[in-house]
Amino acid sequence: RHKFWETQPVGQFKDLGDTSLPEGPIEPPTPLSEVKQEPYNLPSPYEWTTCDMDSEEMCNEVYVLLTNNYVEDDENMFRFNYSKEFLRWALRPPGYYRSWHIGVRVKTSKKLVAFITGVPARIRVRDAVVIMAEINFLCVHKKLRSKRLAPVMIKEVTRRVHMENIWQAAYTAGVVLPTPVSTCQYWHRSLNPKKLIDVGFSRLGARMTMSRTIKLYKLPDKTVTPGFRKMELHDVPAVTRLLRNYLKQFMVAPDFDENDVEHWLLPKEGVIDSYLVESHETHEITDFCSFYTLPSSILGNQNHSTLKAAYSYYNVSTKTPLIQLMNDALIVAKQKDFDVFNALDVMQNDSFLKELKFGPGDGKLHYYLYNYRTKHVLRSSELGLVLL
Ligand code: NHW
Ligand code: EN5
Repeated sequence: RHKFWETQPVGQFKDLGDTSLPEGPIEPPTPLSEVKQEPYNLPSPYEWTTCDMDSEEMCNEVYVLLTNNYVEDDENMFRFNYSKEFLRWALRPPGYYRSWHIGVRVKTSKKLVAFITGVPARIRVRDAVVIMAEINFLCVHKKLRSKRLAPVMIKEVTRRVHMENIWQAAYTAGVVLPTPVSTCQYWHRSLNPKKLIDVGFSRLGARMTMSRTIKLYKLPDKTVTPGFRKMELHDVPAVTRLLRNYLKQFMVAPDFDENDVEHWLLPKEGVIDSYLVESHETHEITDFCSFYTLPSSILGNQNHSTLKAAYSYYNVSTKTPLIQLMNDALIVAKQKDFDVFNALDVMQNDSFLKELKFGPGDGKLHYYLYNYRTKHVLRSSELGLVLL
């Protein structure tokens, strides 16, 4: 069934439910001197390249590859269109390794035809903080699919992660692989229902007219929570405390320090938006919400080429009810001209999705750990981790 994944240190389907297996690393680290020093062999037309995301030219090549060949929905109507600024942000967090931004080129033409990345992260699994690689942006050009290039790329990124003495990884995918630590549902909240229906992202409900639908999804013009404002640099220490305290309750969550919060959560135009609630009396930061910008290309529509989507990222409520906080997030997303607000049913998101008129999508997202076994499959509400 899974000729490649069967050979890897990941939970195997046959072991699901075997409670005698311990939680933790599946294989011990090997001495660094035993890590293979040379890159894996690619089929002879291709060569490895390290992609320097500081270089405008390389960043553009990556952007073009992903724009034309990255993830699509099951009916091939939409394709993720990560912006260059987003890719730079996603791939250069604190402590990143340039060697983990791996491309494959055609030797003769130097055309970039495949890509895979890792970034370092501290991820807590139950009580253990584990240094991991977060693997993302695995992409093989459409014309080179099913040639078993992906396993070679995965082995090569694994080797380069091992070279940094890191032995675990976290990743998500829309496909089922051996074996998910958890499975989440995507939910969607229409902000611009007319456009969503016009492009086939959503459908007019039974016994619904366009004007009733538009009315159903109307939002106030301005946010309602007093003290709701954009996050600023001086908020980093308070937001870090708030978020660290909140993420404690989840079985799998990032272990963010102030540097991480500054990188991952400080607003960056067109990439990441973060808002918080500051108490008027105490100036305490009591609540926080954030979303990232990930448009999708609309494939083959006469009238529209891009769907502007916001994705729920990390949210924390201690004083403001989460429903009200997220309604304010929807209001700012609408002000910023997003067409849809997407969220997974992770953390406490279940408590606002239905009330705020999100509907379940046709996509699922599976979470995976490499070389780390968990005793059980987790409920999505036990996940405190969002990957981009
Ligand atoms: S998920 C998004 C992945 N990208 C896309 O879906 C873009 C569109 N598709 C493609 O570009 C986010 C190709 O279809 C890809 C596969 C490249 C996906 N993850 O080359 P072959 C991520 O980036 C297995 C893992 O012939 P292909 C996360 C498949 O099961 N494995 O296929 C990435 C089969 O193995 P099997 C995947 O269609 C996490 C083998 O690849 C996969 O031409 C990576 C077939 O290869 C996926 N999404 O190319 C793992 N899709 O055993 C990181 C397919 O079943 C692990 N496969 O025979 C950790 C590494 C670091 C460890 C550090 C200690
Ligand atoms: C790694 N970081 O399938 C990510 N998206 O539901 C890689 N569906 O947008 C893994 N098919 O349901 C990504 N509209 C896995 C996801 C790949 C992309 C994907 C799904 C998620 C999606 C939309 C469009 C479907 C188009 C036809 C969808 C329904 C929305 C509707 C709005 C009104 C209320 C009910 C729901």
